[in-house]
Amino acid sequence: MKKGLEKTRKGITEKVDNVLKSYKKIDEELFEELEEILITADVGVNTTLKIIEDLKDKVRERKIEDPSEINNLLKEEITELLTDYETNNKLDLEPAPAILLVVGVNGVGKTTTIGKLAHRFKSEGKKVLVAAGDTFRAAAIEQLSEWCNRAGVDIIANKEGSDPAAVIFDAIQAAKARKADILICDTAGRLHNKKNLMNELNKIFRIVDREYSEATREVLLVLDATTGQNAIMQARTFKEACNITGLALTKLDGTAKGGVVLAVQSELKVPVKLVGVGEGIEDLQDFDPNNFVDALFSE
Ligand SMILES: Nc1nc2c(ncn2[C@@H]2O[C@H](COP(=O)(O)OP(=O)(O)O)[C@@H](O)[C@H]2O)c(=O)[nH]1
Ligand SMILES: [Mg+2]
Repeated sequence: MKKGLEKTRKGITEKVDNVLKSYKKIDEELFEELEEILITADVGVNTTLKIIEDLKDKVRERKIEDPSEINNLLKEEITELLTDYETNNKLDLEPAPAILLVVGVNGVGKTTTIGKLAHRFKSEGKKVLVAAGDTFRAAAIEQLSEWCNRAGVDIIANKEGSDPAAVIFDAIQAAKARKADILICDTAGRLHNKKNLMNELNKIFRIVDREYSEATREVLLVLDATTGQNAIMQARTFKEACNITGLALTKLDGTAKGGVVLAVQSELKVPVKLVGVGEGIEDLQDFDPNNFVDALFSE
């Protein structure tokens, strides 16, 4: 986590340190500089304003005068923000059988995340099946097959251009027949035709309701952390169409703007469950708010 957050740490914590060092007393200007750092790191305007307000309250209540103490207050505030409501940041795939539907726009890292998850579940001794529900491009099916090969799990796929809901239907029958513990479903993410995409997803969800209602269901929205506030907009769109139960934030390794973790979770009230910190098969971590904050504020 620490390595994956390297850039964000430089983008937030180091800058905060520098600002705090340059002040002898706590004043409005200091808070303005902190505000700017957070907004630049994609924490989001609303979330940033909340953090700053709470910081000011704490400074007042505790009669804090030394700027260097603000660092700990900020850490405390971010921890509270990430744990302030009934969140469960763990993937919930028990009891078996479980179905994990992975949604999100093209390029965010759905297929990669599925590959990493398939590998993880398989290593845990689970029987995993993957469904190639992104039938829009042949390359997408091939890419997923490669990941499944690497992870050593079976894939259910059909031809390019075939009906995604039909692939999910077939995969559910196969999951039942083979007694799979977890069925992971890839989906297409062409957001340029939002209405079609949402119809396609609805159709998939109807199939799952009808054919696999007994399965524990998790709906994971994948967001690319490097796209900042755009990720929040995508999340709003997908929330309208399906019941998202968790977020996976990818490419955290490639951005100084990992503050988006705070923004998505606090503004959308959907827990971040996974973070992607690289392109390798092991580069996926469970999101733990306390670890995240520790990594962010580590020396
Ligand atoms: N650095 C980095 N790259 C990632 C991560 N997750 C995915 N990618 C890359 O993002 C690109 C798009 O990923 P892909 O899984 O094909 O996205 P999809 O269109 O949503 O299925 C690929 O080049 C991946 O290697 C991550 O956590 N870190
Ligand atoms: Mg894909």
